[in-house]
Amino acid sequence: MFSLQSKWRYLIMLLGVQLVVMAILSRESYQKRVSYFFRIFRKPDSATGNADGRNQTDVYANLSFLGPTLNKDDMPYCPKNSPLIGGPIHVTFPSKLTLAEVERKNPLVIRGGRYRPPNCDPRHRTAIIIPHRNREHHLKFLLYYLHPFLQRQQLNYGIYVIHQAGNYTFNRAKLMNVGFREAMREEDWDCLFYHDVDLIPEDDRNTYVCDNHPKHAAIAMDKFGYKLPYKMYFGGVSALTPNQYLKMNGFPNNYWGWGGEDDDIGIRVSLGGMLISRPSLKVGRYKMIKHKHDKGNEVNPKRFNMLAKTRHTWRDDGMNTVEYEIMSRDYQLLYTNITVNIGTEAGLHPRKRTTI
Ligand code: UD2
Ligand code: MN
Repeated sequence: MFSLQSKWRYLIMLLGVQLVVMAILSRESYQKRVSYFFRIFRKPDSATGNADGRNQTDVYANLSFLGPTLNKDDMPYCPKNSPLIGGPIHVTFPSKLTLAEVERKNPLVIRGGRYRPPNCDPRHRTAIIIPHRNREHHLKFLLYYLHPFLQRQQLNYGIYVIHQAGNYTFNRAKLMNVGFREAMREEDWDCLFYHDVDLIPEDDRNTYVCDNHPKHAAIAMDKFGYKLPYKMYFGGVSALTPNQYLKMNGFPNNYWGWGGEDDDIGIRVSLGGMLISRPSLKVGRYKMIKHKHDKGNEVNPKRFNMLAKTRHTWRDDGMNTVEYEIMSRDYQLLYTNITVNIGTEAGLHPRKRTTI
């Protein structure tokens, strides 16, 4: 009698459990549930996952476990492949993020936006050059993602924001020339990354180090459907050693307004006798923060005419002719800000000249 009653009880309990499991499974597809379950086991603290099935990591995951800071003399070289690299990164743009929060999350970054790994001797020294005006909102997100991204790669790095003073037409490429000279003045960087402020890297295997040839890193952007728009494309994010940069006489100074300068730079690479190196499509992925056309960066109508002449002009316009005036240099906690007067087509002080 007793054993029969308990048998019934077990049977009813079993049925109940089965009903609950079926209810859960029928809410979403079985497969999704199971893969979610396994993902939890693979990456306990960092897995988020997304619609296309890529396993995404929080860019700050594991960074607090860097270990003790070592004495400079006891430091081994950092390994060739950083153990902190995790692959795809989860990128969102939370509206409440503040610069103070970014500072709080990056305690090892020092004045001027500099960092070196605390427990190994870095193999690479990389400077990031960001041309900028009136995009503080984008800059905040870029800093939020870029600092931990570079720390995951165990680099010695510095971030420079090159801010164009005044309201005259924007000139992205000339700001890069300023960035090159001003960054090299401070340190013997072995690689410089020229980085749009609105592009967020989505995979930390896209290492911010230079190759044997100038590197175009932003090969797969969401805005182009994660494909290269055309073969010679060199926009967004690129990386050159100082030698490579000087071999092509840097970037052009005379592209005012939007467009053309990236193609000019691409042409210079080949005129300088070099090839374009690229990461794989899987790794060179970026999200561009959506934006409208900026005031003061109108489309440059001369760009096609100029591009047709690059092969005749590149030696006489570039790093060897760049003229500018530094207005200020501030060492912020998360970056070095260099505000610069780059003048206009008519030169550095066009007003003074005309009023004489
Ligand atoms: C594309 C290229 C970019 C460049 C540009 C043409 C991509 C992802 N990027 O960008 O590399 O070749 O076309 O010039 O395709 N900026 C400011 N303030 C301004 C204007 C520009 O800070 O008022 C900076 C900022 O870093 C920005 C960059 O210049 O990311 C490029 O300008 P854009 O974002 O307006 O141009 P976009 O997205 O068409
Ligand atoms: Mn943009």
